[in-house]
Amino acid sequence: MGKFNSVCVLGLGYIGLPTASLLGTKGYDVVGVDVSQEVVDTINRGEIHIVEPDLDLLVKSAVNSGKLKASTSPSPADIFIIAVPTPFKENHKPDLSYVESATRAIVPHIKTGNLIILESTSPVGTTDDVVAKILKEEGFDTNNEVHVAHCPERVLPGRILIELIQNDRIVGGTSQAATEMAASFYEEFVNGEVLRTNAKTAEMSKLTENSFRDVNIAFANELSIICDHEHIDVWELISLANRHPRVDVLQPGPGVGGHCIAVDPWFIIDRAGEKAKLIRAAREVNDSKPQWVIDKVTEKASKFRRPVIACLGLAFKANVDDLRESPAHEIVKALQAKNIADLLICEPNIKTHPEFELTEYNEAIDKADILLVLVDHKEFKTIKPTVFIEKMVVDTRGITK
Ligand code: SAJ
Repeated sequence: MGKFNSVCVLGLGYIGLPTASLLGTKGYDVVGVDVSQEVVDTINRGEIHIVEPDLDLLVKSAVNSGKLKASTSPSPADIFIIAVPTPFKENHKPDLSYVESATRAIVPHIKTGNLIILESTSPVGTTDDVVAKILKEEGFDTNNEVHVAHCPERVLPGRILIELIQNDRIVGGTSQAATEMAASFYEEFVNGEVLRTNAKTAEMSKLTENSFRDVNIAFANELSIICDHEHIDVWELISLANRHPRVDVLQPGPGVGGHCIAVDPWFIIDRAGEKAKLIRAAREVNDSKPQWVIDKVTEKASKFRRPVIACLGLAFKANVDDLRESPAHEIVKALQAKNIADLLICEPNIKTHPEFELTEYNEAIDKADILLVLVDHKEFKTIKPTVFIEKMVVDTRGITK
């Protein structure tokens, strides 16, 4: 450890909790803050409330060593890390209320020399115009007295603990001193390179990464619709095209889910308006894909009096239990509302669902007339290929290819 000893992490979700527990095991005195008393109690027992490989062990070790404590209110620290959600409101307008309230919550605890880092994915300008602005209004000199920087999180759910250490980090301060101070902090525990820039560029960089992925998935999704019309196997097509040394098409699917890729491009569009034509088009292509799948299934179902459909998967992507913003979930809900079939719904990563009765996937496959593949979970990849020849299939993920 270097010159920083204590850290207060605001928000104990998918980013805040892994970060807080990692810092705890690296020897920092960490207070993790969350608005939910239940989350705080769970963590103080050394347990976790989210699913992520190896996070349970890390949290247990940080809590047992006394280096990580959770609380509903912040405490004084050398560094404050804000890792709260930045969702969007209606009309895809960014909702920065969590960033605002986290910033206001730390104001009474800030001392001269402190560093405040915003890790939440944020629209361009947030670090200056929300975080630093609030601190200035509260009488702090953000050029000399306290330091404010943005360091966007870039970890992939399912690989968070690996990527937290290995990924390169981008650090952009609202002043040169803030950039340098934040960069030297990350250099204490990150193995990847720590790249220095200004706050606006750091914000835009994170939005660019997720928009790049969104645009490329939209390209694959559009191809899948064109290929379906042409009776071309899109997965064979993509694997052939990708043999070109400078082509790397991503995979089509039922749509784009999760709370990052389907959200962050809107932060660019919100500020850029008409200038963001391609980024907006990509969002629209990806958001319209679930309806295309629903229409496909409806067309297949019309060939039966009342078919049984096995819906394979609800999560937003393979091998996670996260159903938020999941296109698979949206499709199953819409099919249920249409009431054109008996649905057998399968999701091997969860035990119960508040609205759906879940069926074990082998049983569902046995009983089904139509197999609807919505997520490429590892379990589904072990299904015998002959099963897919015997049944009518709508495979949105290409696992039967
Ligand atoms: N998807 C496809 N086809 C593909 C790849 C993904 O349809 O070829 C779909 C997935 O099924 C899923 C969605 O896209 O529904 C998003 O999944 P993902 O694995 O691409 O990304 P996330 O949302 O889990 O995590 C992303 C990552 N960003 C990038 O890869 C550029 C991660 O590094 C970020 O930290 C994270 O967003 C975030 O928090 O912003």
